[in-house]
Amino acid sequence: MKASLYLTAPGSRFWTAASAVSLAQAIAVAAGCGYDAVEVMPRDARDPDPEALRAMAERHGLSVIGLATGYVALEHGLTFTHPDPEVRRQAVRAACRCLDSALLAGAPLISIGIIRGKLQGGASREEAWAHLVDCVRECGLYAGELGLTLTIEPGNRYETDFIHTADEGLALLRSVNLPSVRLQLDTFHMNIEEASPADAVRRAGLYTAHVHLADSNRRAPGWGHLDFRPIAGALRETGYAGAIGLEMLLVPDLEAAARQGLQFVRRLFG
Ligand code: LER
Ligand code: MN
Repeated sequence: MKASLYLTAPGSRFWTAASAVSLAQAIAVAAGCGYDAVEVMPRDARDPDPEALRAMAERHGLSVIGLATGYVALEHGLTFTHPDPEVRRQAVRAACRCLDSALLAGAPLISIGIIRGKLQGGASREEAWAHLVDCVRECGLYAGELGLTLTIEPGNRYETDFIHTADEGLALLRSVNLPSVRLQLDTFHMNIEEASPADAVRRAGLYTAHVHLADSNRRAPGWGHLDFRPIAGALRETGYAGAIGLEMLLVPDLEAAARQGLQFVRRLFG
């Protein structure tokens, strides 16, 4: 089971995985702990430079497993469900630039989380959903051209107004109907939104292309109250063969959290 550590570019507005050290230092720590890969929330499509990021990872024998598109919303205020069509067009263009960067970084996927946005400007939920489907389809077609995957991550209700559960994510996948668009399941969000995270994993089946682990308090697995065994069992039952991404608060410090997360994953998945 490949394990990746989720890192944010220094200065990123993303609240999880923030750390005071440079990406180069964080990648060296991840390699020292025994991770196989890193996943990065950039500050922009070229910050960090994707080829430099790939070189930093490869220097330590790691790969870049994915880039996150959350910065498009966090740094630029662009979302897929914005009522202004020009904002949506810019959000799609920014996500496609992220796909270009993923290709240069050697990453097979980019994740779609908070770029989905929140219901605003008096738009109806139906209108917003239609915009979301259109934007994801456009990015999914481009991802397919590049041979990459767009993962849709159901997120908790406090971060986005769209797609809180695996079932809602599967509904979007059915609407978009592209093999380049798949699901990404995150235990922190599932613990908030799913009646049974393990059942959600089973229903998602092989539509799941990536997984994020964090405990109930978004700390390293084992430092909250989540029971990961049913989730791990369901992933094995469905034949999940992707990476296990540790996306967590890097507290009390990056190395302590990284070590705890990886040891936990190795015990859980072998
Ligand atoms: C990112 O993977 C995530 O889990 C969200 O909190 C932000 O999109
Ligand atoms: Mn996540």
